[in-house]
Order: sequence, then C-alpha cells, then structure tokens
Amino acid sequence: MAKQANVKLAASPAQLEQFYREMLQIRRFEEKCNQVYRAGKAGGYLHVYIGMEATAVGWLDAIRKGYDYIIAAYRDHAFPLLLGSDPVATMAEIMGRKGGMSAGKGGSMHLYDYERGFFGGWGIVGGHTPLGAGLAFAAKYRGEDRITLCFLGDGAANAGVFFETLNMAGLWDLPVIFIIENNEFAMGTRIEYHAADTELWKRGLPFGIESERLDGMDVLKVREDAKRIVDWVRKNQRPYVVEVMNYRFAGHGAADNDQSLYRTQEEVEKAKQRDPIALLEAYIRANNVMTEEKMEAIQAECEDWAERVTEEADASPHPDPAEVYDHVYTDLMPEEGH
Ligand SMILES: Cc1ncc(C[n+]2csc(CCOP(=O)(O)OP(=O)(O)O)c2C)c(N)n1
Ligand SMILES: [Mg+2]
Repeated sequence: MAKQANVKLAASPAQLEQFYREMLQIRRFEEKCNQVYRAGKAGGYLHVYIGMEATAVGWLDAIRKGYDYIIAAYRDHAFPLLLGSDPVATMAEIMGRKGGMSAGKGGSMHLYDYERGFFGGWGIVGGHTPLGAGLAFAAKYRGEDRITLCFLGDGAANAGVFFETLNMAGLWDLPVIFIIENNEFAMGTRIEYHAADTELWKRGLPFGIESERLDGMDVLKVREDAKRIVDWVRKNQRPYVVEVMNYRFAGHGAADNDQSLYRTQEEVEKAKQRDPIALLEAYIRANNVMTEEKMEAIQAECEDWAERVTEEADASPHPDPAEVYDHVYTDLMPEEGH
C-alpha cells in the first residue's frame, strides 16, 4: 500500500480506484468499438465518448443507480457500462447480434436497459429531451422521489423541442436535470458557428430554471457538483440546467477520420492535456493513493476485460432474419408499474 499523504482526499481511496477503473473501462471498450466498426462488424453509425468519460462517471456516481432514470442521445455507450448492464450484451448490441440488449436491432445509438433505469440511446438530435421530461413527470405523478438525468449535446441545445421541454419542465416543477455536454462541436461544426449565444447554461434562465456552467473533465469536481445538484433536485422537486464543459477527442463518429476543417490537430492535442484519465492519475500520484504497480495492474485488467467482452460479443450470432418484424411495436413494452 502506498503511503497516504496527510491531506483530506476528495474521495476515498476505494472511490478513486473505482473512478479510475470506470474511466479506463469505458475508454478501452470504446477503442474496441472503433476497431469492430472499422472491421465491418458494426452496422449503422457509432459515436464514441472518448475524452468525455469524467462527465458520465461523475454524474452517475451521484445518483441512486437502478432507481433514478437516465436518458441520452446517441453517444451512449458509457451509460449502460456504468449502470452495471452486461458489457457483453452492450457490445453485442453495437455489433448487431442476437445477444444484444436491444436484441441486436438497435445498434450503437439505441442501447437500452429499462431494468436499470436507462431509457436509451436516441438518434434524433434533441428529440429525447421531452422524453426526459416525461420520465420525470411519470416519477412525480406516481409520488416517487426518482430524479431523471437527461444528457444532451451542445448542438441539441439549439433544437426547438428543447426550448419547449424547458418550458414544460419549469411550468410543472419536474425533477429533471438537463446536462448539456458542451464538447465544443456538433457534427462537423464548432460551437461558435452553431450557437448565437455560446453560454449554453443560460438556456434554463427564461424558464425560471436554476442553471449553471460546470467543469466536465475533472471527475472529482464533476462528482462534487453533481452530488450537490442531484440532492437539490430530489429535495426541491424542481428542474436544473447544467452546461458541462468537456471535449470530444475523437471525430464525430467512427466513420469520421477527423481530417476535419473545423478544428486543428494542435487544438486537439492541447485539449488532451486535460484528458480526464490523466487528470485523475495525476491526483492519485500527488496524493500517493496507489502505487505505480497497482495503476499498471488496473490498466492491464481493463485492457483484458475489453478484449474478452469483445470476443464474447463476437461469438453471439446475428438475429434470425425471420424475426425482423418482432419487437417493432409492443413486444418490448415494460410491464405494469413503470
Ligand atoms: C433532428 C436531427 N438533425 C440532424 C441530425 C444529424 N446529426 C447527427 S449528430 C448531429 C450533431 C449533434 O451535436 P451535439 O448535440 O453537440 O452532440 P455530440 O455529437 O457532440 O455528442 C447532427 C446534426 C440528427 N441526427 N437529428
Ligand atoms: Mg457536441
């Protein structure tokens, strides 16, 4: 065991290890996603969360996992992994296989695990935000104290439906947190080109909604802010808007080789100096929380884990073509009570 420095840590050693492992697992899993996509083993479209991991890790640590609700856009791989969904079923879905969590018919953009409170994975930009308000409405209507996290992108924050959703959330006091992940880019365009007001945190203000801008790269800061806001929303039964500043290291999607005109490689390299995994490693080292050997062992473990998960998912067969019309409408509807 490394010698502990005599300072108060921002999280316990066990929690720091958990955040480190979670961010590494998401990173290694998504590198595999890119590989399977490029090998022609994943159909449709696929968007990785590389560089943004601290946001999901910090926010999901602040909720009651399996009780609170989560809904997101298509950059959705981190959510089921953090909620404890079967990683093989997650990868199998991305590869369009029978063992996938949406029976292999949804793909990367339509991950779903209703039992753990994860309501997708949605491809229409901004289109899931009223569904997030609806989840919060349902919980409130039933007298439960569940809250909903609705993740959306900076591009989605311009969608008309998001403004209507904010109005209803403010009007009906819905316990939903809209987490606008400002990764600086929509699809092939940067924030200054797509938003008239680039301070997206202000989106909630006209609707009387508490709103603020927060860091999304330092997992310890993210978690501290997230805890404060989650507790506030649960207690006050009111909505909240946060703009979380993170950065998309990869191209928009797996098919985007990032030879883009909207940013330079120098800019990307500069952003990578605040890689959330490296920031946590620096904190762990500065506070002697783990030895170098222990960190290397966790890295190796996460790499093996991603390899194994991908191999197992690849062993799952493709869905039977005769099932193509199954699950289209009501077959997967949840039972009474949710
Ligand atoms: C209604 C709609 N318009 C356009 C698209 C095409 N599209 C896919 S992703 C995207 C950019 C969204 O950017 P952002 O909300 O910042 O999310 P990010 O990709 O950064 O996670 C666009 C325009 C779409 N899917 N839906
Ligand atoms: Mg974006």
